[in-house]
Amino acid sequence: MNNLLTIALSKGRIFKETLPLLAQAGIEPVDDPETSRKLILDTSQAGIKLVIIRAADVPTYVEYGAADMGVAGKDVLMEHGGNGLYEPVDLGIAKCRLMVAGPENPRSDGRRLRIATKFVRSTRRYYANRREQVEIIKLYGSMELAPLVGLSDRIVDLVDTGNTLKANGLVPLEHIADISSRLVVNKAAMKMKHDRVTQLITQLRDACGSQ
Ligand code: PRT
Ligand code: MG
Repeated sequence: MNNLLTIALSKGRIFKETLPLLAQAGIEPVDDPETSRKLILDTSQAGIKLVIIRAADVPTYVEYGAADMGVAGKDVLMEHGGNGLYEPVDLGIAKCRLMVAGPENPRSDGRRLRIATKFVRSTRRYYANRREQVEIIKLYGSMELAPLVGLSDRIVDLVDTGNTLKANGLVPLEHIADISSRLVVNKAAMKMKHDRVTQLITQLRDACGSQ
């Protein structure tokens, strides 16, 4: 429906940190996604709905126009590649760092390092730029476990406080990228719904600037 704007968000930290920004733009969800089982949430504005999906799926929904806009971590966008998307605002929320981590005393027998990660694309690019030959092992979560059980020498994961690494006897070793969440917009929606989309971009830019 062309007079409707849909915004894709993931539950958890992105939803929580986007909420105050949306509120400043006059958009408040009618249901709480943490307690409701609904995947499409009405908001205080009749023409705006929120769709609640997995964080890694946000760029895909927006790329295909199933959502007009969305909020996604830069980590997720770097893995997705950013096709079909504009990325007009760094919202400055859900900040963390993409890092290489591992045991404090790593083995050094000259063998090719094994790196466990769910960020395969970013990891491949990072080591390729350094001209280092590594073996990348794709995981879907709990990367911190991999070095503890001998699956990998190192991991590439997001780090915020560092507590998760510490609790598992790992240390941050190399910084790959600073991460924050971005507003992403479907390219066709930017044209077809130009006025409403640009108004919301401006409102969200103002909102995160004033946080
Ligand atoms: O959890 P789920 O499998 O549904 O998906 P997801 O992990 O992709 O989503 P979610 O909601 O956990 O994360 C959404 C986005 O938040 C990510 O894409 C990042 O851009 C951003 N973000 C910010 C983080 C963190 N901080 C973060 N600390 N995402 C994950 N973490 C994890 C990290 O992977 C590690 O396990 O928290 C742990 C480290 O935290 P510290 O504080 O112990 O260092
Ligand atoms: Mg998570």
